[in-house]
Amino acid sequence: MARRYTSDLTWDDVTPKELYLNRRQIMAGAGAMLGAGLIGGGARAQGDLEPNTFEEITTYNNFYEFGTGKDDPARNAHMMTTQPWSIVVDGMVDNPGTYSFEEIVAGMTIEERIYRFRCVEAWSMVIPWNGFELADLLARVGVQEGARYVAFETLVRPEEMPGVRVPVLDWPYREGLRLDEAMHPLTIMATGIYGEPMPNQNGAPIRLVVPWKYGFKSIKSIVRITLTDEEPYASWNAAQPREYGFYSNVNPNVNHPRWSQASERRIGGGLFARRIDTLMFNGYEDEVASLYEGMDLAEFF
Ligand SMILES: Nc1nc2c(c(=O)[nH]1)N[C@H]1C(S)=C(S)[C@@H](COP(=O)(O)O)O[C@H]1N2
Ligand SMILES: [Mo]
Repeated sequence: MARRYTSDLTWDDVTPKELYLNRRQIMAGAGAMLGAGLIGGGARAQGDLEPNTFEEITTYNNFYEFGTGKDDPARNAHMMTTQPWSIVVDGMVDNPGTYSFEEIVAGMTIEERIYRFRCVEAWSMVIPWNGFELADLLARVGVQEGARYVAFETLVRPEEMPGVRVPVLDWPYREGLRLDEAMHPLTIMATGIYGEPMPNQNGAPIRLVVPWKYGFKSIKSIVRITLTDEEPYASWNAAQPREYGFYSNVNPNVNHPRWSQASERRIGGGLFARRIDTLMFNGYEDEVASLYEGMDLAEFF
């Protein structure tokens, strides 16, 4: 299958060279992940691209089902059973059903995507995901005419998820995309990082990654995908509509009511790390701006 997207980031943006070389050896047997379609495309100037290690990506997380602290997921997510795993695909599709994780992944081209990842809380990382384009899955299940949105739901299992016993959100965690956003080649279903299966704290076994939107849109540990003609319920939007819009495209010019979104703290930069400028659409403006032509980005935030 032809690659439709080439990352503007390279391994140099992800992690220190030593760790990269080290990991290359560790993963020598891990198959064709590394070097597949990904190398090439100069790094776009973006202040400092501070590196992110596997450890940073897996110990500084937001996954409220396991607690609201940044290190709660790393401590608690091991309790989540991810095998077997199945996803209900329903709504306006030709082939609705309950698909096992293995069925979903079979036939998909797993590729590597090194993306900027920008949390609405104004921290960011650069993460090497492995996954496939959501568009490929949607093509397989057959989107029916009239469908305009895709809704997603996360697992809720109180006995394995201490955080869902606390009503910080109206569980299950839910998110949604407009169909054209879901079909965009940058939008992936991620099944791993660094060529390894997705760690539980990052949303095992499968999660959404939408790199031009604030991190909370990238819903983890997905158990349901629904095609619909109505704007789906989205947990953060429902909890605080003034603070978290349905679109939530990264935009340095539209501040959160309680803080500026003009800059961000790149995790791993150390105690005295300088903040870097936040980029329009998180640096993916050329690829996605056309999706929002004619929309007032301050109104539809
Ligand atoms: N189910 C679920 N998905 C979620 C969250 C969550 O709490 N629960 N947090 C979101 C937020 S706020 C962010 S910033 C990212 C964090 O992803 P990471 O921990 O892999 O960096 O996941 C998003 N997806
Ligand atoms: Mo976030």
